[in-house]
Amino acid sequence: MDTNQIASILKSSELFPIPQGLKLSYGTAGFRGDAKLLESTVYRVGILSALRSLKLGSATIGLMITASHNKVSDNGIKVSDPSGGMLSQEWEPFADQIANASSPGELVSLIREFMEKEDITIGEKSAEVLLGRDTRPSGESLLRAAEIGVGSILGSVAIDIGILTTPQLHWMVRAKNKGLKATENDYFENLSVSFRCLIDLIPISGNKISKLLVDGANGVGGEKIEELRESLSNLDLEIRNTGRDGGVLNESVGADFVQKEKVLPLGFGSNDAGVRCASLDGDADRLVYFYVPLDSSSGEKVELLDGDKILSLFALFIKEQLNALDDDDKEGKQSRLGVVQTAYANGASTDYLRQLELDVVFAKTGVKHLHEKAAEFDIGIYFEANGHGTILFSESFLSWLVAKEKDLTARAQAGSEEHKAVSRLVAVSTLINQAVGDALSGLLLVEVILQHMGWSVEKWNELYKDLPSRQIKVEVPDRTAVVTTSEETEALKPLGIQDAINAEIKKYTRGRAFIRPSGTEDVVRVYAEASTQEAADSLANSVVQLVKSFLGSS
Ligand code: G16
Repeated sequence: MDTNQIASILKSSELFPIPQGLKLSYGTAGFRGDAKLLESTVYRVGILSALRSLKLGSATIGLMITASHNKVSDNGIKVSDPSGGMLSQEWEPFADQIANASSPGELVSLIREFMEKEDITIGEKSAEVLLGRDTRPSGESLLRAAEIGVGSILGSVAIDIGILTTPQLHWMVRAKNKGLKATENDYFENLSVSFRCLIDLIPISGNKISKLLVDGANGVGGEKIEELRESLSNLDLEIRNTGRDGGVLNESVGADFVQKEKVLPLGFGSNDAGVRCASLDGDADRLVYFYVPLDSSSGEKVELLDGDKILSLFALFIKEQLNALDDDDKEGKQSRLGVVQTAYANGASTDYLRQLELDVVFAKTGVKHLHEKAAEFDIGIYFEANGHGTILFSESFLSWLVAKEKDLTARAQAGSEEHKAVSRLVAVSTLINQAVGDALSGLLLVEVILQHMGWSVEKWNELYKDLPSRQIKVEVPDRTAVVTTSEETEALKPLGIQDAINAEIKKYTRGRAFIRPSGTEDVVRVYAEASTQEAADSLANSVVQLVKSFLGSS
């Protein structure tokens, strides 16, 4: 690193002194915390992203300023690698080190050391970083900090692409690195073209689908889905909680709230009974569905269709298409469809997926972990119960599908069931975001599958009956005192807590419970399920008491 470069980092880092006592770690999806404390962190991640681009031959990297489902006063930063996936986990320790460097001098030495280790040189090529943000008021100044961070690596270019959803940014990064058209308009065009293609392939025409009510979490998703609606004539959408009517981001609205609390978001009531509803989270990378049953005596009762149910619907549809492929075709028959869940997956969903004879594997919480496992299949579907997920198609399987489609057309088989199934799979691969979970593309796929099946939301909900469950957040003095096994189903620390949890679980029919430290909020999460809601609540509450007695409460 030459003297000009050192001077550039020293000068710019003076603008962003690290707040006293700040100690951050990279977490489930990047750094998160009180927005007022994050300028130095975001500036430093700007530097990291420029270095990442240089390391990968000037490939475009993405930085998203968002704290997703967290409260509006929080903010954070997510990094997209050139593939559109999350930042390689190998770089997380470096992110931790520079985020916590106590002085400009320490920052420079950490960067110098890392560049030597990674063989990164500055000056030969230029780095490129796309910067996006959600609608949080703190987003603009944090984006400027990121811009200065990127610019402090000489010859690097930061491009501000404004307010957009996290999945839009990941999609654009992926498209740009593949040499494809990568603007926001291209994103919308891609969604509407593939959606229409799937609608045209619906077997029973005239299946008019009823209105869908969307809860935009008072965030960026509501705004963007309004833009998308303009190009979708086959969808009757009403959007609430767009953020324009004074509602607060994620406050008693949004996918995280609906999924965790299992109650209606603000702006929805018993008048909406029987109507299919969907909820997005703050940066529109999560999606859940819900409805108030028509026969419900109280307007409070909500039937939730979470990430597990979306996963099951997708798996069923994809399996149906794969089954329609020619029996003589070995490659087609051997294609592997697999699904990935986490410890939060409802036990009934896992039983259902296994009954479909699917390969079900488990990963640690965090899409970065699920994505990796899903990429091992020809078609890998991953979903967290909280509604974060997507469907990945391997490059080789996709090429095979495209060639197959051409071959069938050439053999005048264009209208055959097999041809339609192949075309549906190809259209799904372009509709559903291949980079990361995306509430907008997920919603379009759910809608088209329901039309394809001729199903109401109630019929979809009947695929299986969820085991009653409860999730609770516990504030403790130090959440890092909880250490779990790799799949997060058992706590290794504090010593003795798992035995105590096991003793509680034993008291309940179909009881299951676990604890883990959140990677996005300063809490320990408790999950419990059992054969009745009362039992699940009671098990969750006893585990909460155990957490408090082992860790203390704050
Ligand atoms: C992020 C991650 C998700 C994860 C969620 C909760 O979601 O992308 O994969 O499930 O945090 O993580 P934790 O339980 O560790 O707090 P989002 O939508 O907030 O970015």
